Amino acid sequence: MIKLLYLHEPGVLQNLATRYKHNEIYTYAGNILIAINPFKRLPHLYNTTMMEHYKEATFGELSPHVFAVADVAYREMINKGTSSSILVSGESGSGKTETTKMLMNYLAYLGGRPKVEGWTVEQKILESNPVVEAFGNAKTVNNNNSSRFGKFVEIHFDQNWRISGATIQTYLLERSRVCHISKAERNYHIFYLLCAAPQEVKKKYELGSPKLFHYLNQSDCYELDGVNDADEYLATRKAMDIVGISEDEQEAIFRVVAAILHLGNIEFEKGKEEDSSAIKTKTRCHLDMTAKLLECDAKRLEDALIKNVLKACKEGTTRNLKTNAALNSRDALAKSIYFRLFNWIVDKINKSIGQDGNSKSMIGVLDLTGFESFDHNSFEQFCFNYSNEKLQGHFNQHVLKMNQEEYTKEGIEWSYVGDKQDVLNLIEHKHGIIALLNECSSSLTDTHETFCQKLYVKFKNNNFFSKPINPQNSFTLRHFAGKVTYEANLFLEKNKDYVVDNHQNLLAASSCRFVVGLFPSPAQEQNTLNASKFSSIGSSFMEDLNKLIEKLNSTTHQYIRCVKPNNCLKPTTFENCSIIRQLRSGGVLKAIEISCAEYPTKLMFYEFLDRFGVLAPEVLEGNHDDKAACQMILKKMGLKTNQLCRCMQSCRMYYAQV
Ligand code: AD9
Ligand code: MG
Repeated sequence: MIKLLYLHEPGVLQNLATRYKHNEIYTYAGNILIAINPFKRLPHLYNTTMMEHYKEATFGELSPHVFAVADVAYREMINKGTSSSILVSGESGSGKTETTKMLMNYLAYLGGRPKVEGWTVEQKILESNPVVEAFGNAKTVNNNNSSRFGKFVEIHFDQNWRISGATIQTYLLERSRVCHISKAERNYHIFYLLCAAPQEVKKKYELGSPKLFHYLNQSDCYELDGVNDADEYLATRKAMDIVGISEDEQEAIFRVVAAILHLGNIEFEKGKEEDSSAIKTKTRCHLDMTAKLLECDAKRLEDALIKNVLKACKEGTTRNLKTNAALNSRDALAKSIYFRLFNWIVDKINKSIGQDGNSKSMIGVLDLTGFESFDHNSFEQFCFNYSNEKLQGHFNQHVLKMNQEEYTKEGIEWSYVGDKQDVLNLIEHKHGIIALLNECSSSLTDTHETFCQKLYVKFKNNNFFSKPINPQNSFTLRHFAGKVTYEANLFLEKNKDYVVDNHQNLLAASSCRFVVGLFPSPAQEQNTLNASKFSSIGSSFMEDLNKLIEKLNSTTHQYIRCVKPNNCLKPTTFENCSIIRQLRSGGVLKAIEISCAEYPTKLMFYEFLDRFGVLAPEVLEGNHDDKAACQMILKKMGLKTNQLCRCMQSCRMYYAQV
């Protein structure tokens, strides 16, 4: 891209469109790889022959490719011992997860070991993908396989640069999906896979068509184009074997998944006492089945759903719940179980593919949930978009600002391109949106209305914040990727991280060791009456993201920008406006501009001497300062300073071309 004679938006777009037409989905823009989602399989791009080609090929020699990016990271690690991170970003459905898998495949190819008996660590690492995707991905309107959690996978290498293990860190699984799905969307894949399992499995768990289950039949969307859930079930079981989840553990996992489906079918009606509820007789079979699958007492389960333990009163005092509250209690239980189950699976995989203690360096691959803007956006979209904002901030910091600051420091002329990220500040400042949300979530008197009123008053003059006319109790943020209106009515509730005591006690008393293992801690302190001690999901997500950024800052980085060419998920459609918006908001155009004007290679003088001193040993032996020594080497090789490097400043030389 930076070789374009005239750099302007139409030129960039034209270049991408022409390449896309020829299935050239990758394009370099300076140090960034742009990847346009082909929306069709291109096996020839990713086969072993291709991997062989890219292995050790000089960067830029072959067509742009995600393998080339991974190859640079691997070679930097070997040459300099550095750890690096490959940051894959882009909006929902742009191809981040697929790209991440290609990167992992290629790193496994480079750092794999000869086949031994059983499964090698790299095979386990690769097979962890289908497992976490089965439990953490779902169909949304943007993407049939949308990741509903973020992940940072660290692949560790030993002193021989062979893979020694891996760690998967996940971020914020979307919990609400377990109980509520919107039109044209699905719940987590695993529920449909289990409903398509062989007959004997379904019989054991009393499962049938997904249409029979409330948690799956709210959207009238059951099947995915080109996906056979029965085959996927078998593939997931196989992947679970490979990553080291035992047969017994798998059995327990699927029992719990089935229990959640039955739990969702329990319905309530008005009870005999005032303001109480009771289980509808026709759904009692689901209560019994849930209890059986979770190996807990059915009466206790019933009580846990229709009653609430009052903390403030003496032990054991309970209050009846009205039907609506009982429904909420049921859904809260389903969400807690699923969330714990997902975390258990990730922990288990981490133990199984964990490092063998020989890690010398690592290459991390980041795949966060993409930017989302639906017709209705809630707390989950707020968090996902916040994390994208954070990643964009990191990108701006490194690709845009740092280069520019360095030029200023080195006295190189450069007109500064400022990039403010005030929306991040608005969200995470100590008096920002998350802080205000925490304040309201922990107060006994605040509601979503008061939360919104406080937001309106506090941020009325902020350029990134506005109050929309419709709907009520919502607010709009101007994100780097566009405006999003968030409906705040469930924000306070969704921000609270707690398991209802009643539920905790019920599951901790299960006869199934696996279920007890999911709920190990003693009864937690929080409940609705003791809300001041709540733990905030928003704050812990913010902490996780800050830790992630710290980690990224301790490595070198490479960026891959995934672009979604159209919203109909079709292979040939190239929607100019949407693409230019993605490139603009993602800072890609600005980065191209900078790359055109900048010096792509930078070396400290001593690094140059280390590398090229061999060309003039006599210079090294002489007593010259580093800069003079560099100049002498250039002179000896018959190169004028401006032939090789455009600039030799106080401590570095900047190459334009070599
Ligand atoms: V989200 O933020 O998790 O909703 P992603 O991860 O950005 O999103 P994903 O990688 O899941 O998107 O890609 C979406 C779909 O595009 C995939 O299911 C594939 O059908 C398709 N895709 C993406 N990249 C490629 C590719 N390199 N080759 C073929 C691709 N198909
Ligand atoms: Mg994804």
